[in-house]
Amino acid sequence: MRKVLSALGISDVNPGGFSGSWMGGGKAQPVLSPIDGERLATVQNVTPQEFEAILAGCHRAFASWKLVPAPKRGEVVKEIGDELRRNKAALAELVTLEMGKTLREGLGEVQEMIDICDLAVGLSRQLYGLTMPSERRMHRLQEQWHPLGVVGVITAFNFPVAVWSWNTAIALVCGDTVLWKPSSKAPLTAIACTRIAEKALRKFGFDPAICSLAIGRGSDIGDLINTDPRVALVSYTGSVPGGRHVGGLVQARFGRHILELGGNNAVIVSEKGDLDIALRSIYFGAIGTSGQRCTSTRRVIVHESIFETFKTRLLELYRQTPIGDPLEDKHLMGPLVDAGAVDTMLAAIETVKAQGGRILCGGERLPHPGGCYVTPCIAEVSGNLPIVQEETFAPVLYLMTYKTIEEAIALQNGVPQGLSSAIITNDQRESELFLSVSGSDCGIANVNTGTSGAEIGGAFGGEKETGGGRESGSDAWKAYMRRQTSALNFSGQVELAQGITLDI
Ligand code: UN1
Repeated sequence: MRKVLSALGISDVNPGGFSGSWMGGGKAQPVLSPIDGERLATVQNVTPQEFEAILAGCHRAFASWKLVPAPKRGEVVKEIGDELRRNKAALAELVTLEMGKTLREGLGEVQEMIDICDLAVGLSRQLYGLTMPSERRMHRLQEQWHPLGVVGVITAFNFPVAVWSWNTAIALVCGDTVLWKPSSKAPLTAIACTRIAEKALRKFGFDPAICSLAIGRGSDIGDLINTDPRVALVSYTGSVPGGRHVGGLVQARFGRHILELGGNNAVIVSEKGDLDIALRSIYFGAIGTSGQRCTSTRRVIVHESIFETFKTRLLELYRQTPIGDPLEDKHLMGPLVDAGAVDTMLAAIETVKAQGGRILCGGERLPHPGGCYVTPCIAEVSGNLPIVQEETFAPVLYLMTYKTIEEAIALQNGVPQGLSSAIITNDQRESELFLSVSGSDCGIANVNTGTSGAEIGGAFGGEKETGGGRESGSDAWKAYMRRQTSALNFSGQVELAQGITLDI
């Protein structure tokens, strides 16, 4: 463990702020592993005065970074990607130690970082604007994209490094600088990533404040980001109440935001689908990251004719789930992030029972000194229980039945959140309906693959209470730039648009 920490530049006590130099004069915070409660290291939060210096540094760095040609900015991102390749195993292990996902998922998370760097490098030569036909003679109408400013990136514990990279790799090629406030539950991985970015920026002679860091509580450091007009865009990943708070503050100053909030993701299992595909996709979707992905599968809507078979087979898989130290390859599920998460899960299960749901398995605390282990839970419910409308950030899976595909889609859409969804079917009419305007209302709608594990090439995000933001691939980069529309007149005369005449 010590070897991994030192390979990534983590000391016993670490300053939690960076803007060209490291600082951290605030409260010291021990970082405990959810695997066994052991202290990994200590982080010193930044004070409000230090935050001011960090933001000022990041803002100052924008003035020169925005002038660097985008393909040159891409070279820095390429270097960050190469550093991540070199440090993949160590960083994945630190992710596992700090927040408890299995090492194979930790490796997948770092792979997502590498992939987004590759995508961003290509993008650095493709930040295309458009030209449109002007309605006036000898005029040109065009759009171009300029760097936006400081991007505040506020991340959650569950993807402690990948979410930073989706935002940062894109923001950097767009010419923005980044100020990162990670989750207080995962500060060490944030320090490790910031050191990687620092190294890459220094190698090319750029101001390392381009990738700044401020570790502290959301209620103080987070809100300083949300309320400061120097932060042009806030990209926030977290809960719905958190997003409501952040969105309100940012909107009040007419800043921009990208919100990636809760999911309540369902899989529809049709009687015309492949049951093995359904079982594998749902099992990974529900227990992966111990049910702590925003894309985790939380609801399964099964055709009544196959419900009993499906339930029996899923229960078999659940009962055999190897749970334990996530660093050991044999375990498919590690701990929850902390004791509070275990309490929340158990309280939700009590609510399920009180509301008439039936617990089919799981929901037990596993005795383990210092660790936060539970067995994953399946509950059989009717679709409209109030607790089913909520996102419980834990491995609790609700099973329900349907008769018609229209009813299944209505159940799938009948929650306030709209992140991810899937259908398992070999019937083309069903899958097309699911993807049509009358189908899933989510930002992600998959066919014959589960709700989690979205690839970085697509735009990632969701509708309704999920917040509407999009990150990662496709044209999500446009949110990180400012658009400028220009009319250029080369006619030598004045011609007004909309046919208006001017008699002077
Ligand atoms: C999240 O849980 O915040 O689609 C993001 C997935 C991952 C990202 C999850 N690529 O499951």
